[in-house]
Amino acid sequence: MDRETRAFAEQHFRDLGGQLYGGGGQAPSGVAFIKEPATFSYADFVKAFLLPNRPCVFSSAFTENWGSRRRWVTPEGKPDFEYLLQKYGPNKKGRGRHGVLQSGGHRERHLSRIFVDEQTLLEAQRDSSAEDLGDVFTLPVYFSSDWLNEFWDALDVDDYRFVYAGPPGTWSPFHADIFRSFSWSANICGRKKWLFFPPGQEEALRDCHGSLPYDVTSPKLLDTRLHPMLQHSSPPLEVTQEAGEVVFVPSGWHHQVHNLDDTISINHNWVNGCNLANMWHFLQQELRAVQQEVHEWRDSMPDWHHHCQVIMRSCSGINFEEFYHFLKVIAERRLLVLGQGSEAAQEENIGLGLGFQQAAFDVGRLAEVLASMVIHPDFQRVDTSTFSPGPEELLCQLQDAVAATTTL
Ligand SMILES: O=C(O)CCC(=O)C(=O)O
Ligand SMILES: [Fe+2]
Repeated sequence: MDRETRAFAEQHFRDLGGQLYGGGGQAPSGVAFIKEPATFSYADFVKAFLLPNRPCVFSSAFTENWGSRRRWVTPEGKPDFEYLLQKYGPNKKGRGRHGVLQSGGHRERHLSRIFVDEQTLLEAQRDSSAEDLGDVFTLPVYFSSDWLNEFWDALDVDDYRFVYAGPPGTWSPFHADIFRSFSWSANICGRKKWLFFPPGQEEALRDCHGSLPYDVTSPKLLDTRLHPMLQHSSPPLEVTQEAGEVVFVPSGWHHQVHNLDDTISINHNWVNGCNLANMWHFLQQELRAVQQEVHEWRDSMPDWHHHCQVIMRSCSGINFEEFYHFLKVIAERRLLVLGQGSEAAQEENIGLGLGFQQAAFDVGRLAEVLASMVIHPDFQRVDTSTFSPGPEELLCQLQDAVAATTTL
């Protein structure tokens, strides 16, 4: 990130004045298509899509050199089952703890069989077989501020990187992504049809019980007794993603995705300074939902608040303590970058991610979210006595770093 883009991004969040990012504004009338890698910079992406939280599609030129596009696909553009089975099939070295074929409970099933009737989660992990997977894909720079995978990589436990595979007719039901993360999705072969709803528009699709639909294309949705708010809904933004193209899914946008061919895609979920506050907002909503669900035991259970955190963790995959840990790991890494000296020295240093200005921006976003966290009554109930550094101390460190980098 360059200095000018950082100033632009910081101004964007100042203008929001604490309002949640990504929700407001006029819904776009279409989804932009980016043709030329050579003329589209990281700064262009930040300004035109990441900050406004708008979807876009990158042309197949952006994935032209990916190994997966050469090796996973036949000359006819179909999945090369023979290659995939030999490389990632059952009993292959490299399946490791992640497994390679996974579809609900059908772990050991044959790829070509699974391909007949259902979408498969095919996990091709970098670490499990590095020599084979090293050039499966190259992370596009636009998606490289990815705290979720940076955090999981630091812990070496899991990650939010996926490979989806399915024949025509398979689809992913209507949803917004986990923790209000962004996602990116690259078609290695085949095509997908995406239906996108800007944040908030899903409300008009709720049924009379308040539930969101599973399938927005279902004729049941037209029944206005079942869906009383339907007249307020707008049609989705529709995108057909061709082979090799990459879709950027903004934070909090609901979507439904249909495979039009035999399709294999590589997908990442990611969170960074732009949607961190949305993740924090989402976690607060999740906790409130748990508290409502179990409120009748509030007065009879002495550790009710602790139990709410435990339930939240099992339902949402994360609780307040773990979210703090996530912030802490990223914060310490950014403080290290900022502490490593002048901007000029940084620029010469490769391997520092998006550099000094990005770290300065990140620290600002972290400080804002942590400041909101430390005054949250439910976070104040969490036992933080063993956290090192504690939340208040980390907040001071971040605020000092913000002050020190404001003019740089
Ligand atoms: O490709 C799919 O079926 C689902 C992809 C998706 O939901 C995403 O990338 O966020
Ligand atoms: Fe998704």
